Order: sequence, then C-alpha cells, then structure tokens
Amino acid sequence: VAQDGPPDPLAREVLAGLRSQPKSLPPKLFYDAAGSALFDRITELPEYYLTRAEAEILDRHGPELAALLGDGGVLIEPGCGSSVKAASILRHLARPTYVGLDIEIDALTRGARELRERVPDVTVRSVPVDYTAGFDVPGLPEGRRMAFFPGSTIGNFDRDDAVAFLARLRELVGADGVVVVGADPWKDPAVLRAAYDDAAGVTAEFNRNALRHLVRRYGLVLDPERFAHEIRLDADRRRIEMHLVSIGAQSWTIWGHPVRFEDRETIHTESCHKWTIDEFRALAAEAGLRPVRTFTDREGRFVEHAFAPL
Ligand code: AVJ
Repeated sequence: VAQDGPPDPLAREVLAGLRSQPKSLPPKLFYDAAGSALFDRITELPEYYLTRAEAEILDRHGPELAALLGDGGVLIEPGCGSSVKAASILRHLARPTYVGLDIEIDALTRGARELRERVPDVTVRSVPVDYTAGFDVPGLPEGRRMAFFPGSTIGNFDRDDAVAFLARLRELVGADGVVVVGADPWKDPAVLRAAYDDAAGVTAEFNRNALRHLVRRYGLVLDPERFAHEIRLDADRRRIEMHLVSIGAQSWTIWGHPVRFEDRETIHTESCHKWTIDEFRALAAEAGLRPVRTFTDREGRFVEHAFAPL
C-alpha cells in the first residue's frame, strides 16, 4: 500500500509539504473528528479569548448583521464551524437559506442538524468541498447573498492568498452582496502567545493531531510523540506560527518516499495572521471590497468586518 504513492489529493499535498524546505503541512489536517473535538476544547480555554470575544460581537450585533442580508437572504459559510455563529445572524431573518461548504461530511451533517434546531425557519444546503482548493457553488437560490467567514480562519492564509480568497467571496456574493469576516488583530505578544500555547497543553495536542490524523487516515508509520509543539511570533508579518519540532533526528518512509528530519527541524503546521483593522481593510480593498460596518467586542480584542463590493 505505502509503496503506491499518495492515494488522494490531500495525500499529495501532504507529501509535497513534507518534501519541501522548510517542511510544512496544511492546517486543514488538524480537523478530523478528534481534531475538531480538540479545537472545541481550545475555544473553551481561559487563554483562548477569540471565540468568546467573537460570540459577544455576534450576540450583540447579530440584528445589524442580519439587516445587511435581509429576509429571504442566503448565507454562505466556507468551512462551516460552529452553527451558533451563523444562527446569531439567521435567527433574526424570515426564510433564510444557509449554505455550508466543508470537506468533512460529518461536520456538514452535524452543523446542518444543529442549525435547524437553532433556527427552525432556515433552509440548509450542504456542499462537500475543500474550499481552500477553490470552489463554485452551483444552483444557489435567489436572494441577496452574504459570505460569512468568522473565527479569524482568514488568518490561516498568507496575505496574497487572503486577498485572492476575499476576491472569490466578493464574486460569489455578487454586486449587491455582503462579505462578513472575523479577524483577530495583533495585540500584546504575551496574550497572543498564551492563546496558542495554553497551560493545559490542549493546543499542543491539537498541533500534534495533524500527524495523528495522518497515522489514522493513511496508516503512516511515524510517532507524533517525537514532535514538540512550538509557537513563533513574527510581529513584522503580523503572525503566529505553529510548528512541530523534531525531537532528535528521524526518518520516515511516506508513500514510498524518504522523509528525513534533523534534530530540532520543524514542520510549519499553521500561520495565524493578526491584521489590525486598517491592515485588514487595506487587504480587503485589494480584493475589491469596501468596509460597510466594523464591530468589536467591549475589550477591543476581536473584529467582525462587513464589506461590500467596491
Ligand atoms: C480556527 C484558524 C481560527 O487561528 O486561532 C487555534 C486555529 N490554532 N489554536 C486560530 C487554532 C491554534 C484557529 N483558527
């Protein structure tokens, strides 16, 4: 089996990342069922302020966001996360449609069920697609469109890719559409570091789950325990990087290809960009979007941006 080369597109991406210099893995690898459960635990950690701050914003400003979409509107969420977030907008509307895009069918099904419980009036469509690989969504119903990309997931993209992704969302919603994006701005490095290197070690487990996922999904022979969780802050690039650091030198054979690690060599598993409000607006402008509303939580830790096509 292992000698046959990478069996699917994800495996090809994994192999390419591990054979490049520096080594990397795509952050979507975190999110099998176990990783999604770990992420849910992260959102409840005292140090991880993002989810609570955004929930406060959506709770308080849900009606205003809903007004930007309007009754009968279509909310499209790439990578459907917690249905609570979409519900905080949709519950203020009559006859809304929700369209979830996700690679993990389980996440889609669970999200759809939970959303129907929270918003009885909603029509739910699920589209199984890897949105990071580009997408089009055929047969969308009539009505104004809002693309909804909460949680600071936009931060996983490098700047150029974030611009390209926002431009795609702008096209998806059309001239009278709205693009709503949650973004976590740069702040005190100690606060950022703690949020990504929590005392209970949940984020470390989440990071290692990228490798555990590979072991479970493809039967690869490697030991996730021989990698340590490491966070790097890069203030100039406005980002936090997650790495897995090799403990000692090691060699694996992955789908017939040798992959060698020197002692302390790292796999870059995620970047989380932290653009300030102005930086993010400048980035969105390059994607052909202009700010219409900007909401923050009371402590100013998190930002929900609403944009319209220029
Ligand atoms: C799901 C991408 C928003 O960047 O904060 C949490 C992922 N990584 N802890 C983030 C994550 C480490 C999270 N996003």
